[in-house]
Amino acid sequence: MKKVLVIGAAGQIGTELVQLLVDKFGQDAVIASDIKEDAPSALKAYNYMPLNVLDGESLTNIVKEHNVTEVYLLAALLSATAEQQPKFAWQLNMEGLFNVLDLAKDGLIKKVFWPSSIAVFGPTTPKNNTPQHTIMEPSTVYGISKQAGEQWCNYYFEKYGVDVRSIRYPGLISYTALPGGGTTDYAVDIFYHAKKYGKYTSFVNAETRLPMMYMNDAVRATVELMEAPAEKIKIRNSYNLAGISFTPEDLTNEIRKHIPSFEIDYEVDFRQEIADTWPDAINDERAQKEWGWKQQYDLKKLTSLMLEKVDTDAI
Ligand code: AKB
Repeated sequence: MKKVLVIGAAGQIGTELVQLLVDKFGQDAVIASDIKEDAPSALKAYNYMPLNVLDGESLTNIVKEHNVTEVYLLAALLSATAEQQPKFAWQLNMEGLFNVLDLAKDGLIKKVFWPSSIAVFGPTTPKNNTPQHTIMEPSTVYGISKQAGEQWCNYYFEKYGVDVRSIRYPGLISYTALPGGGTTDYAVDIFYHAKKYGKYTSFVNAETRLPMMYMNDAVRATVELMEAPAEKIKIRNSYNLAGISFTPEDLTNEIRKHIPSFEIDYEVDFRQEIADTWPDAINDERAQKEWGWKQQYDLKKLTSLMLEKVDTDAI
């Protein structure tokens, strides 16, 4: 019987992924876990267990006790926070991954999902239509951990037959849980500020083009990848997903179609430097060809949904 454990479930991706997994496989098939002792409000309706992914013993106990078959490992420090705490970011992002990969290697779980990111790319990567296989010289701690993690995933697949699958997420845009510590967070914050105050100060400049994706597409991609027959998954480090590429200026113009008086100004900080090393637009032909990936949300659709749904009391 399928039993899914989502680690780091209280975060931006986890809250929506858990919901989708429960809708698809039923309440009893999903355990949400996070470092917080009590379930956050978005996860109250689901099976919840506190878990620190660095505590390998507790992780093994949960897996054995509940006959877990698949793990989605989402616990990580993102790009901006990782620059502030490099050693801890490396520890969390890498040891957490090893703890889970080793469970699969030992035959305790059957399948692993591990998220990578556009942060694996760096200043020497071709910026436009970035191919699946290309130069990857990341210049952030987060990017280095994701690049190394990708190689470990591939290694565990090649050497030990571990069924591990991964996506290089673009910046993710959603309204259920606020993102924390990323460089692409501006593209979420802007909606809360536009709706509540009619203005926003962006920490990246008007021309910063980055690949982004609406969360519904991201979690659907995740589950579609995990449910695809193993023989279709030809890439075991991580798949490019293109999403939608836009700048703060493009987003402002789209928001103004709903809030004509919306104002934006710019006070760039260290996150500009990170954003400048990432691609403008990504090529995801392989995901389309190999497991049938198809995006549904464009900038117009995500903007009107975000403006309708964001809860301005959350900021
Ligand atoms: C970040 O900005 O750090 C993340 C990412 C692109 O992985 N959203």
